[in-house]
Amino acid sequence: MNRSLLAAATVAALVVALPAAAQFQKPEDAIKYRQSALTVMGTHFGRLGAMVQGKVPFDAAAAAHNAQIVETMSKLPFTAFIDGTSQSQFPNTHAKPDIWAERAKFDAAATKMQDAAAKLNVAAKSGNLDQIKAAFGPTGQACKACHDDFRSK
Ligand code: ASC
Repeated sequence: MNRSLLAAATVAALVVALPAAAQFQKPEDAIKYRQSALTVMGTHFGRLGAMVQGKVPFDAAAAAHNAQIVETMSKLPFTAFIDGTSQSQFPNTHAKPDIWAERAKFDAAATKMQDAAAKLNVAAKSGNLDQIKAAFGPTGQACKACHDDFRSK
């Protein structure tokens, strides 16, 4: 292996090994990342909600697509709640300092939402609207519970 290849391989290995916080160059990048993931999640959850509430006709394939995206997105935001990125440091985020003061509680709320989203995805794959309705409510409640405690208005 020549020198530059070795250097590139070393950098690549380091990047993989770095903790989550160091995956973001700047705090603003972490904020943008988590807001983006949550926006995409909310968009697709909302589309599913429109079907659950009968505002748009039920389309099993669209429901499955939306639920898949919700589950995938649910896994992404939480590595981006890195230190120094609360609303007391950055006014454009709704992330309350309580996230960092009560990290275990925040993590548990995140896990609860991820579990609910995974069940919603299983339900959506069934193609059965009643199963989707049953899994939709708990997922929305898990979103809301975390917002009530950790997101400023
Ligand atoms: C959504 C969305 C949220 C949640 C929450 C559920 O569609 O964008 O933040 O549902 O309102 O209570």
